[in-house]
Amino acid sequence: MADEIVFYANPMSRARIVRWMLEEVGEPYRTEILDYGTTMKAPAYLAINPMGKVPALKHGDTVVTEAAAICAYLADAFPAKRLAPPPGDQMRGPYYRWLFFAAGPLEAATTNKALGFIVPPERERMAGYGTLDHVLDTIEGAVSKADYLAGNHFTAADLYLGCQLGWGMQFGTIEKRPAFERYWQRLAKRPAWIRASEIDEKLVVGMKKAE
Ligand SMILES: N[C@@H](CCC(=O)N[C@@H](CS)C(=O)NCC(=O)O)C(=O)O
Repeated sequence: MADEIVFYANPMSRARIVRWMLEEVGEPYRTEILDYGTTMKAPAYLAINPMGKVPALKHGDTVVTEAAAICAYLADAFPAKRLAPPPGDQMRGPYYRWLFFAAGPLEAATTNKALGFIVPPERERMAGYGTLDHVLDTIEGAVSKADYLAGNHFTAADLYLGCQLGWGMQFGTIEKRPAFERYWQRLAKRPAWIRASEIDEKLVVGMKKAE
């Protein structure tokens, strides 16, 4: 029997990234919804993620936290879905590069922008992302030259970086550049994204009704 996949989530969180990934993978999974401040900080869940944050994933006895790590893990655990270039493939390099670039520099730069934190120009060298503009110019170069970040088809790197771009543009932390919009519109047509969004939207409606 296949190992059970348990998805720890809240529909109003970065867990939506992982829901999308799980829908791309297409294996059965069980969702445990955690509430901010209560079940998310309870000992049972802190044993899964001591940060008390979602998302997290349990696959058999393996626990993974961090949305980008979960996406990478699932892509490797289910290689037949071709969501990551296999080890040894030349595209594995760009795949790692963009996944880590989105989880590190892009995430930090957009969070700091949302919080109103500006790196003093003389300290840009020590900030891993330098400036948000530089990060965005770099991504714009990548998404303008090809449809996907790592080879000629969609991978978990597109899924993860795409979510950051899509939400960044929606929430105003990332400017709407035409290349970003074209890239995100291409990704947002994927049936797995549409399915995942519908599931999470329904959960949000249910939570609001229960309030
Ligand atoms: N670096 C983590 C961030 C996870 C995170 O910050 N999740 C937020 C929701 S988007 C959360 O669970 N916050 C609850 C809290 O900190 O109490 C990841 O990428 O998975």
